Amino acid sequence: MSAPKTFPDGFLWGSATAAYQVEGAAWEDGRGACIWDTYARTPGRVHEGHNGDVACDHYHRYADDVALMQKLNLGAYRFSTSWARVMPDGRTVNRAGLDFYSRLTDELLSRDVVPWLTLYHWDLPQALEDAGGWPSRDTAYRFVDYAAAVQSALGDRINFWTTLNEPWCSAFLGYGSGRHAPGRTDGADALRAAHHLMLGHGLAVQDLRSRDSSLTLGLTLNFADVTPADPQEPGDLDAARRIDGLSNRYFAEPLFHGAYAPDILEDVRELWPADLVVDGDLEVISTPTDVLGVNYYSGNTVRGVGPDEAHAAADQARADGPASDSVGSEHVEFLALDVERTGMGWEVRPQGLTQLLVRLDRDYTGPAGTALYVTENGAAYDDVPDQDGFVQDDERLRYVREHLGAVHDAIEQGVEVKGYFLWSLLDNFEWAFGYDKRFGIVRVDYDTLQRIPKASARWYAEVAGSHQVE
Ligand code: PNW
Repeated sequence: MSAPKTFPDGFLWGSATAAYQVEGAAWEDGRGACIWDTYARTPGRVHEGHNGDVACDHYHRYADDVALMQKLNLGAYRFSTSWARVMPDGRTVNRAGLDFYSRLTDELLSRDVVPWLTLYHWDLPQALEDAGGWPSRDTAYRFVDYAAAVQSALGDRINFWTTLNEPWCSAFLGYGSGRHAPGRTDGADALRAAHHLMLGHGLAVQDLRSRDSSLTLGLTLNFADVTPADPQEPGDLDAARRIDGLSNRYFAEPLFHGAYAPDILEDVRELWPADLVVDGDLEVISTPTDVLGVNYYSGNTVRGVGPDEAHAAADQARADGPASDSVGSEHVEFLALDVERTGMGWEVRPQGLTQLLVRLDRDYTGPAGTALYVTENGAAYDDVPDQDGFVQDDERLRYVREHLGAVHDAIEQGVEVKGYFLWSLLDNFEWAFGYDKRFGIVRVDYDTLQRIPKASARWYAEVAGSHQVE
């Protein structure tokens, strides 16, 4: 057996969730409708018509859930606040909504769990979608007001603030492919949404910084490891450049270099709205941040295809998860190679995480002095509970072990990675897949809402307690 991998002192061991996926209590204490409430009620959008009305009932069970975190030695909890709970119409503050997050924060602090807050994990108030949604520039300004309201309630107790979770998903799945709420399918709107999300991020960082210069600020992006099917084949190399560009560099370049990459702009030229970028926007977007959250699940192998094959390839891509759904991904085929896959069908590629962290450090965060945290990593598998509801989830355990090994490899190569948040603490509402896909290290019995830690949770508790992966 190889030597145990020891992580640096102060490394944060956490788990993550998001408001719409776990809270439930969708219509309590004045919460307004969000785009996922609407989308989930639209026939054919979400597996078997599931929705987040009850979810894990975390809204009522948060104290028990935080106690469980402490029992599992978790030092940090990444959660998101629901904009529609805090501002039911997207504009007016609802005290009762803020109070929930205040109670949650106090509970975490009382159990020595560091709160890590995400302001936007995809649940835009429906009223703001009705007013134009993210393709409308005004939404970025509404986001700043929302951020300020949350900061004024929780800023005295929470140090880590991230603005957005995975703007790629919000923009490209929400407004491009329509596979996420609000389910719109307009390439130009997807580009508008992406720009306004990033503008909202930059404006919010500036505003939060001016309110309290001691806050630790940043955002979370999702990344995929993209490789060409044949590195000697120019068409495959170009396909890999294009997908890497749209899924990875599209957000990182403006944030860290203050400009959209010219090759990607060229790829989306026909869709690009001429009036989209206003003078000064890129300076706002590239406002320096303290942390970059990295969400990593999978790798993709891509091949360039001719125009005739492109449509068939686009259909195939639906099943391929991360990175396959970008605007401008025509002429690219995502190969279904004979590799290990999770219950989502996503390729298991731990070494891709090492390469990604090394690259982010070299190209973006290292020079900027921005710290890296893995804010999501984990896997869905088809869990089989025994009579007591216990799940011996060896596959998930192995997935996490290998990815933690990959993080450790990056640290050994000199990359400063300061924490890891396992997705997810609980089985929860997996977006378009409803409750059918389970990512939790803790099983949720949806009939009784009972929580039952899986084998992976017991194992992760030992890792978090010892700072070591055997
Ligand atoms: C992330 N894709 O979602 C989210 O941040 C979580 O809320 C989610 O539960 C988790 O990963 C697991 O899916 C993604 O299709 C959803 O590329 C879809 C994609 C990527 C990330």
